[in-house]
Amino acid sequence: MATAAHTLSPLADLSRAVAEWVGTVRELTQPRAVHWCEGTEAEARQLTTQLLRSGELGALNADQFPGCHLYRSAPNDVARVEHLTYICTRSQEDAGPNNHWMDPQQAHAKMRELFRGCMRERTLYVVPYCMGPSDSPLARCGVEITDSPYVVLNMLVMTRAGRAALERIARGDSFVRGLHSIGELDPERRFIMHFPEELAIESFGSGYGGNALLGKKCHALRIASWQARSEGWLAEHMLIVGLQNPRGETHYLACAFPSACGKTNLAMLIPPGSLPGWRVLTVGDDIAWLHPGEDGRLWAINPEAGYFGVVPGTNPRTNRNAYEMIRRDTLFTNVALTADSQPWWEGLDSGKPVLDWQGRPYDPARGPAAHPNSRFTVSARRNPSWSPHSEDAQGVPIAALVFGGRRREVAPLVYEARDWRHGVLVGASLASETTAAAVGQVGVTRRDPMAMQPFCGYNFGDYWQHWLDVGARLARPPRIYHVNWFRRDAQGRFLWPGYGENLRVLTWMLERCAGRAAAVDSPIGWLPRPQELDLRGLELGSGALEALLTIDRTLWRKEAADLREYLSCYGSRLPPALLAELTATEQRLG
Ligand code: OXD
Ligand code: MN
Repeated sequence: MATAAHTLSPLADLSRAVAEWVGTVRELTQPRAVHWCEGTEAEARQLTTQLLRSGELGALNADQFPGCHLYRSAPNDVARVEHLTYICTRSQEDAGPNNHWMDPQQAHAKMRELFRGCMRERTLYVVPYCMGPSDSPLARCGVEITDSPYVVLNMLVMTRAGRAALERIARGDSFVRGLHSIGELDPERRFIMHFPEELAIESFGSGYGGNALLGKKCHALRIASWQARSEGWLAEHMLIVGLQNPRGETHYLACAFPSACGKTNLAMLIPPGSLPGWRVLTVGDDIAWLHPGEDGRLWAINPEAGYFGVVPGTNPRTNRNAYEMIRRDTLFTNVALTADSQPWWEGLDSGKPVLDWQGRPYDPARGPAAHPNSRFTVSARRNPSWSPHSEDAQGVPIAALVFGGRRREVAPLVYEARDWRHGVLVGASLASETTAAAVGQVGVTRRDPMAMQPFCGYNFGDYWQHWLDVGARLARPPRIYHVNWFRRDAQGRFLWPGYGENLRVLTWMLERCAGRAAAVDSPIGWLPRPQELDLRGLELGSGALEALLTIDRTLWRKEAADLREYLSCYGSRLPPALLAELTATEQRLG
């Protein structure tokens, strides 16, 4: 019997625009062969076998971790490189003070020299992909050309990749052109360039995560945020989660947190036993595309199809869903290994590492066994709490937006913005301690508006104005909250247990949305009355709740002054309405 593949036309014949571009890149990069990705399981298996044979992938214990593999990246290529990431717009002002900028012609010229002949002896892979459900009008397409089969394997999991995406492009969809080569993995010859005006990305010299899986940060956030502004929607660094209450009603939240601050955990949270009847349904764990709907609400799709999550800390107590999810059909990057080839990472209660993430005999003196930014790549459908509404073409309606940072002090456990306009200020004021997700110092507090500092593809001043404009079009806008799971006491201990217990804060938000919970007015927004947080079955340290819900006006006055200074960098692009909100907050602080 003929297989479907025999009766289908070659991928190279589907779209003239894609084929011409591939032809140009082929001439420049001189690959030994060209492989167009169909996106089938057989293709993924064949690539995996090839990488196992070449030693680029390692097999893991097939009894304990069936279908799982280990990839070790170059030790100098373990995180996103924000200092080498550029937005190349004709006008530098359009990129804004929040981005590194290079003139597009200069950037193209620089990259052309890097790409020239770089794929000799390598295969050039063409990966057509769709970000979002393939039949969704809200989805957008791209094509990544890469010489890294590891990147291809990741893209096959993280996006809807292959023939259907190319067919959509052939029907006339515009597409983002993403050109990637690992080059020589030389940090001195590493650049991640974005050309939003051309819907193009050029990435050279890294094979890691957001630098190389171009559908993710480069397309779905930096380029998409630009597209979204011109088309009237928002591309955000947000998880999307559905909360089903004991009456069976589901409400969706979209929550923005900086990298490695627990978005994946929150998206697949396990309700504590003392809150019976609640269910959590995951739509996305990292990126949300938010569209004003005809009904005046905001609707969200997750453009991704998989998770590229941080591994360390994952265990049955912190995130049982993730722990179960990554026990099969998962690609691990930069974890440690036990004697019987099981993946191992810090935070696991069992097992013992014998090889560290670089494959060296484990020696605690050299630091953690697994790299702090080690990752799992896994299909979203493997998540026990995966929501079938992830496939809804129109997305899911958002009841509340949540911004959160990692702050030892200042920010209370939760507060609610007064309205959308104030909520935009609350999002713009986000600050957080840095993590291992990007190269650089860990643990220093930096401004990270809307958790988009590394990802907004244009001037933040214009971006906040766009947020205000989108809000003005919403007859039923979501409420906006700020949370901080990471407050500490004077001894440095966390005041709030986090993880599944965070549901208690989210249910308060839903009660507010339903008009059922009262709140206390404060200079920075509405705070819960302590008795209205459902704390049944939770033991907090003495004085913890009070500390978590108290505003220290002296600290907040300083916070507001810092924010004013930060916002002033945006000069004439800063929306006056945002400044007016800040002035009003300062006046309330007295
Ligand atoms: C990520 C990140 O990988 O934000 O999601 O760094
Ligand atoms: Mn992220």
